[in-house]
Amino acid sequence: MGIDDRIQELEDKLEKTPVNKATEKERARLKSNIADLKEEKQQKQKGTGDTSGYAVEKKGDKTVALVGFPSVGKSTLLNKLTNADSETGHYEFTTLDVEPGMLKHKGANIQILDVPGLIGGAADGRGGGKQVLSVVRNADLILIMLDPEEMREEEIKKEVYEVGIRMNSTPPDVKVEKKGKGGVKVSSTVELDIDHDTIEELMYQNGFTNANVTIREKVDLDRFIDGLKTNRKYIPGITSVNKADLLEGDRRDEMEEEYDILFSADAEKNLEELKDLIWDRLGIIRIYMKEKGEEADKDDPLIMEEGSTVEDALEELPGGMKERFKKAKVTGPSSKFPNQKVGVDHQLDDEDVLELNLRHLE
Ligand SMILES: Nc1nc2c(ncn2[C@@H]2O[C@H](COP(=O)(O)OP(=O)(O)OP(=O)(O)O)[C@@H](O)[C@H]2O)c(=O)[nH]1
Ligand SMILES: [Mg+2]
Repeated sequence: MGIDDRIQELEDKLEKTPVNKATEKERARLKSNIADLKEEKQQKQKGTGDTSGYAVEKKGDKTVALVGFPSVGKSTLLNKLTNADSETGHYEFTTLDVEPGMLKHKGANIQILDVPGLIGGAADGRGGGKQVLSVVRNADLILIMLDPEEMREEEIKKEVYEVGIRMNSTPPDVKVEKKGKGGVKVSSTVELDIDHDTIEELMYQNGFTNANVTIREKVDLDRFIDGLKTNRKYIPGITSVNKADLLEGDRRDEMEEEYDILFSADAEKNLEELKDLIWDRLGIIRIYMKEKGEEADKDDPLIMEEGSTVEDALEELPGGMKERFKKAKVTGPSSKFPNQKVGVDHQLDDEDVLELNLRHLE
């Protein structure tokens, strides 16, 4: 029996198993086996050579992957947002390769990847989908695009989930510490719905025969298994609806309520709002560098992660700044007053002006 059949068999079994306390261990076992088989399959596909992992070079400050079924308008959007010239068409699968483009927005260079239309079972490696999804796994943000005439929302989200991407969720608070002996010890700081027995069983199944596991979150079976796996990706995502020009009345209102954003790539409606939303969800900040006695450079900010400190900025900047650092002055949202003197631990905010006082090298 091939891997696909084995997965199918277990999934059928899982579906037939009622959800209650008495079946918890059995369900845990099935879920864990399914996860293992899927992993095994991905590994095998990687080895065959026809699914070369990453198809395009990552460039710019951050990378956004456009994900959607054929003809939702990905190429049209890429062309409107960036310098790219990707072929568009009213037939499906116009785009066969991953097409990159660069969006410059609020000082950041945001690489946008138009990935070929997914088809059912892309996560299983059909239609080049596997390669597409490995590009998606490496993105900093996923922009899911839906077509109002054929939403297929659950389907596309399932594809993304199947390759180990957990959109808009944080890693589960599950810590595993391997030991030389002593079996499995479970401790939790919250009251769990899953039995300790089941947790122990899952630990053994995942190869942790001697280990302490600490759980600080009310996890369910799926999330606990995620916590034991190392290949899960936790990536922010936007769920959008393109072709909003086709929508009106109540349906439009409902969709506006339900989805992150509605826009029209072709009619260029709401694209500025989309750029702002992409920016916000990337969680980046702009730092304007300033030389003593000069104006701050607002055209080419240093792009950093939210929560970054002066020390992080020193590391980001070229030229061994850290060794030469004497002090810094900050003016902006993070400073109490203009030109506040701060140390390396100072946390920066979006649009801070940062002036560094550096030691001269001999
Ligand atoms: N009405 C309407 N049509 C649009 C809009 N954006 C794109 N389209 C049309 O949708 C069709 C498909 O657009 P593409 O950009 O080629 O779609 P794609 O997602 O790149 O498709 P594949 O490359 O096949 O995966 C084209 O005929 C576009 O003109 C829009 O905002 N409104
Ligand atoms: Mg296309």
